[in-house]
Amino acid sequence: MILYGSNTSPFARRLRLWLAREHLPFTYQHIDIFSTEGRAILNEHNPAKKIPFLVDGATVICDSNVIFRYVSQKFQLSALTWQQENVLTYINACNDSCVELLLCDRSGFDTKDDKLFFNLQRERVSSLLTLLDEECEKSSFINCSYLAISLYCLLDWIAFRALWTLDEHPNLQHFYSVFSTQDDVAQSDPRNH
Ligand SMILES: N[C@@H](CCC(=O)N[C@@H](CS)C(=O)NCC(=O)O)C(=O)O
Repeated sequence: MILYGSNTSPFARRLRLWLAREHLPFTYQHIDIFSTEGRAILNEHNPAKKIPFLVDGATVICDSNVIFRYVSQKFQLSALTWQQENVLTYINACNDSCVELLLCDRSGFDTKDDKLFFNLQRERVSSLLTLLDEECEKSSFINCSYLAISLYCLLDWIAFRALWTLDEHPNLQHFYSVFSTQDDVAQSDPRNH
């Protein structure tokens, strides 16, 4: 299995960490999706033009959520519960909105402007971080490695891109600082690339 992603993508990073922790056979391939070569690889494999995607022989699986389900099924790992699926959806939605804000910023927009699109993204990020903070307090993440990894990758990416602070979220801060000390995390740190 070859996982295609970029070294800064939080969606690719969660899979890199999880696949390695599960000791599953995969190689990781970084592509720069904004370069000509990277775009050609992207166009060849994923019509949705996003990373990550997984190539397993003749099978191509797009989207981190689907890759997680595909690999879980292939190696007979346990599926997420419906409640865990919901928490994953909250992490994804928060991450998606942060990516949108970054892309808008890079496109020259002032994302602090009082505009519907920016307001919706900021509202979503703010309320989801509050909710995820509560989930941390309830320790929802302890029993699910993939959720914990996904949350960490989101929080670290937010910090890396200086998009938000965790000042109002003490449980997320605690989770983040404890997770950061784990040995394998430094290898995939987007700041090193
Ligand atoms: N739902 C997708 C989201 C993936 C995603 O947003 N990837 C970003 C990089 S972090 C991307 O490829 N963006 C390219 C674009 O928006 O054109 C997943 O879970 O894999």
